[in-house]
Amino acid sequence: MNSLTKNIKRILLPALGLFIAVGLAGCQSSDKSSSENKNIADKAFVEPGEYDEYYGFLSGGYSGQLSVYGIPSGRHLYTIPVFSESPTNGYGYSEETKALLNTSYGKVPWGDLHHPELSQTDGKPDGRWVFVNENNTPRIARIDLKTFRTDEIIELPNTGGNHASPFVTSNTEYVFGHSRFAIPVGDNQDVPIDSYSENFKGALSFIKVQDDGAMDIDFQILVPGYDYDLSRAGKKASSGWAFFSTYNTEEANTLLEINASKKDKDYVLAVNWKKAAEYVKQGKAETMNVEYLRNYVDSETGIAKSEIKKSVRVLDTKKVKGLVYYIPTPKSPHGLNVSPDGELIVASSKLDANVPVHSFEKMLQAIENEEFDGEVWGNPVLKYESVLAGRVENPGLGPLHTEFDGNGYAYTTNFISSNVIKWRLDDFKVVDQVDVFYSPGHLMIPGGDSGQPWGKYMLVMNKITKDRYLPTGPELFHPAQLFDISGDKMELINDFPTEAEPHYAQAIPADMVKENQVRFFKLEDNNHPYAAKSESATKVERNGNEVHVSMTSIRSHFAPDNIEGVKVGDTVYFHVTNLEQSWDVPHGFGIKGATNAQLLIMPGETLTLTWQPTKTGIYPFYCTDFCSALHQEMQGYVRVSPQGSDVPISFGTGS
Ligand code: RUQ
Ligand code: CUA
Repeated sequence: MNSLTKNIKRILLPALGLFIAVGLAGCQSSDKSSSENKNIADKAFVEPGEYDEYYGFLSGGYSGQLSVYGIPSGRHLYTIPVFSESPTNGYGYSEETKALLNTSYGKVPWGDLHHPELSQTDGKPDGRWVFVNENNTPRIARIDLKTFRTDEIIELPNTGGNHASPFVTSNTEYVFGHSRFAIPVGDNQDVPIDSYSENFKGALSFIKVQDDGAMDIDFQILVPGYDYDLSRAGKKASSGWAFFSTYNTEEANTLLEINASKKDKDYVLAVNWKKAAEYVKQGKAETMNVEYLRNYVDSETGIAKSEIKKSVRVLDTKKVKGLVYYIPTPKSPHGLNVSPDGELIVASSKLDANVPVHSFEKMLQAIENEEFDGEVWGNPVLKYESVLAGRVENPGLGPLHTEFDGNGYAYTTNFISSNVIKWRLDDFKVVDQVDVFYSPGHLMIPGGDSGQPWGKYMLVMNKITKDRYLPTGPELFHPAQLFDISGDKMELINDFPTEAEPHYAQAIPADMVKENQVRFFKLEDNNHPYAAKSESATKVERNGNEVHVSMTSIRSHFAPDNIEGVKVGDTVYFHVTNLEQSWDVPHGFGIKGATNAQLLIMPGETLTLTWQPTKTGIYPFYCTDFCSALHQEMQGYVRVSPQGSDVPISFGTGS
């Protein structure tokens, strides 16, 4: 071998090795022929002008919002603001929406949204609402799928970290949530942190959902101060029950990384909620003083209101028996999922080598035969072997979440080994495995946590992005990867970045939602107290320091568009009614120097911007949404005079 060949080998071989390694780890489709690639692309391709098959609702995680994507195309259709103010449409800034972000601690402008959950009828998603949870300042919101708007947000008292939330029972009788961070409950709040095991408790909230969607807490169940991580309601055979994964059954209050990983087994908590609801009816609950807010949009006026609630009914499992059972489960389980028939309870044990699967039927037998292995707060711990249906052996490292396809298979993400396994519900055997990029959290199959999955697609939401897309500096959107699961093998067909961090997602066939869409609000139904339903009804009125402007917008002018008589020190309310009565003609409203954002008003709607001018001058305002060929002409002026000036109120448009 001459030295030139040697040199070439020395340079090329490692490079080739690297190339192969990158090819395997970073770019899955590089070994596919171009016709195969085209085939794959076709599966996710939705032609211009065509609609997607599914609406996908992806949690925005730390954005506090909910993103809507078309599946399979991965088109970003919309973002629904829920727990955070929105710079897209002014949610949380307008007077009509501000109250939705109120809590008993004041207005919280930015939340942490983890799990979307579609309302269900007979155990199937029904397309009425999506519920979502706020983890940080514990709340549950209800979004109406006729408008894709947040209609109601309820705070959960006695709760720290509302993570095992929000999950619904088979007919949306209840939506429920559980505390991840135990805290003292009721009045007894000022205690030493190291009195944890004595004073800290877990509170499980059952929120009754009325036919019109209105929510209120029916009762809470007090349990030990573990961390309750995830949950699902039972269904079919197991409807009437709910199941929760727990970790930190060690009840550590510091350095949980070590102190909450000591025990070999934690628990799955099985809760008989039907019985709990009966007990509450029978008056077995105590009333506890708490404070929480319920915020809702008044359907008459469209204005959000807050009401303060001062008490909650509580069932303390130290005193009330027969409601909860503890199923030993290795080791710090995270995801908790119930099979479509309601029989199998899968706990993804992130620190164990296997995924344990419990049987609901065996659980009932164990309860009946009193196959117990100790107790917690006087409630039975069931024998592990008595309830275990089997294990998924060698699933991969760091199993987190499981979802079902309705065809006899389950799919589990592995965070550490960065893959998804497909396994048989019959015998718990792994039948397929696919790499994802990188480190998956939740996965989602449309209807995949319900009694009726539509098992065609699977979306895997990953925690780490690195080199998947063009880099955008230090902060990267999280990747989602879509698989076709209609065949034996899971096949990657699409890959797209998502806004902020999608924890969980849910999806529903588009036909179940798209026909119900509100396209505009009818002016005749607008009962906003400051609505001007025609230009002749517009006015500017002074009431002490307050100036109320009832204004209209229509292509392509505001009425009024010239206003005088406003003074420094005034608080001006611009109530802008969009007079348009057709789909997709919003108008915007922005005024120079307003420290409370802008407005974006849908046809037929009235929204209010508060403005406190601090300096004398002439203030232009204009429409911020390109609404017509003369959109640029859609502008006006407000004159602001010094405090104490005698310029009278006057207003008009044209002459
Ligand atoms: S989870 S950390 Cu749903 Cu895996 Cu929130
Ligand atoms: Cu109205 Cu632009």
